[in-house]
Amino acid sequence: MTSFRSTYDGSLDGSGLRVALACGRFNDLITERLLSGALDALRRLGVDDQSITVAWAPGAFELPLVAQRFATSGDFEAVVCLGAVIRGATAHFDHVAGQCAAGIQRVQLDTGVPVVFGVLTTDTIEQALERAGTKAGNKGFEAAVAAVEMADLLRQLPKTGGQEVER
Ligand code: INI
Repeated sequence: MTSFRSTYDGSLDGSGLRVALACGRFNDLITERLLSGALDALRRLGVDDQSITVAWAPGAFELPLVAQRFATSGDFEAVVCLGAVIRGATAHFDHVAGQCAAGIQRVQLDTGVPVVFGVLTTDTIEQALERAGTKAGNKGFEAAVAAVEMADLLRQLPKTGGQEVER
């Protein structure tokens, strides 16, 4: 059997974790369901209710800014962004969805705090509903599971600025 130098694998044990959720109010029929799914996952994985913080922003476009504030506060091991961007007749969708995704990625790379993309980008409201707790699962639940896994993986991984080991 191959013996690697190190293998890292985040656990799904959320006990002791502090998690923030940034939610978009736009399409809240969907995002309320994503939040329910996320809270369900966090509780099942052992995250204490007292360690969960929720903020509502106007829409998905604002989520990166909220995530940035959470991530830089030092108060959370992971941030989950929940939103629903549904395609309309104009290019607005592309701007909102694209900037939301790019902003969330930027925040996690800039801060080193996992920021999970639990934002639906769909053509129709039916597709969004399917992914918010009906026939295609719940993206909020999945995002919360990813947050717990990433928080533990980051806890294990070598710290930034560590010494390069001689080979
Ligand atoms: N925000 C969403 O979260 N989903 C959408 O589908 C959406 N559409 O289609 O317009 C949306 N727009 C609002 C946007 O996120 C900002 O809140 C707004 O532009 C103010 O900055």
